[in-house]
Amino acid sequence: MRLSDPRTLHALMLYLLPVLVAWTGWGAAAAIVAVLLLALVGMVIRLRATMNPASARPRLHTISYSHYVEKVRWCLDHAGIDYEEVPNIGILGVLLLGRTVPVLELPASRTCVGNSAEILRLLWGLHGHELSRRAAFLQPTDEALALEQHLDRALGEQVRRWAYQRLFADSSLTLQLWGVKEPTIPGWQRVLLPLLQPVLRMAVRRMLRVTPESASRALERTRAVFDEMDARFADGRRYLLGDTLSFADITFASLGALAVLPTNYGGGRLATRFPAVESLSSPWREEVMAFRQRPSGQFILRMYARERCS
Ligand SMILES: N[C@@H](CCC(=O)N[C@@H](CS)C(=O)NCC(=O)O)C(=O)O
Repeated sequence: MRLSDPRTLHALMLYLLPVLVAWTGWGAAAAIVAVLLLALVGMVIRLRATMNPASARPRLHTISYSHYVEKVRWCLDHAGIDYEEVPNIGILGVLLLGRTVPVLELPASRTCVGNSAEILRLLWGLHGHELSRRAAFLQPTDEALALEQHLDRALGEQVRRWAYQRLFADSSLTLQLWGVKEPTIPGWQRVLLPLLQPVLRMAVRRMLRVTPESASRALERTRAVFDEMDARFADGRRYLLGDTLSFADITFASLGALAVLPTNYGGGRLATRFPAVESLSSPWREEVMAFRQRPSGQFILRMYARERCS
């Protein structure tokens, strides 16, 4: 959502039109003509964008700190696929456009795919053969698919609920992790963020059902998933499914990153890092330390240290 993007400008004009009509006192006929003209402009803009995409590179629409985004970003990086990241302020997309991230846009084939699991299937379909060895970890075996599905639901949603409850206790940290200092996020969004913060927090609390009670249940459920992963590592295996890296490992490391806060989240490309564990307030600090000390927490830190290239 860049102001220089004609689609954003068009959406803005749609929002402003009723204000203009009321302000200038246009009658119904003039208002109808204005609506029809704007609809026409919208059609031309969409048609031109479809016929002449600015670039053929895949575009990953993101919010910087989303753990589902990190899962896709990591897989793209690991497979060596060239792409452009299009970052936005957290939660704005769902409120204004009704869409969640990650979304992968393929301008060359005029395709957009959302939902991290579907994006990984698409990448395997497109690159599994062509990039053969580099993309081998994306192979959708039954075991890896089942584990990914379990982690997306049982870990992804719960760890996020608990992390938001802790994060919301510190409004400047919330602003930072929502991208107020990320230079790649459009400036107009970063200016609006502090003003919108109370509304965005309320929306997150409602949409994700974040309350002190639900957050402590979410922490328990997160611990239970880490218990399951600890049990897998008990036989000395290197990765969750044996001795070979799969997308299920990247799924666990990306989603579980909200519990262990590795320093190079985002492959080290994000301007704002997770806060140092020592600087967190209690009991958040102790909770993170406890996750880090488990075999599965150690695994996530190792994955970030060894496998998370940018
Ligand atoms: N199951 C989806 C979950 C996507 C999701 O919940 N994304 C969140 C970020 S973690 C989101 O889009 N939030 C609202 C926003 O971006 O505006 C996936 O795997 O991609």
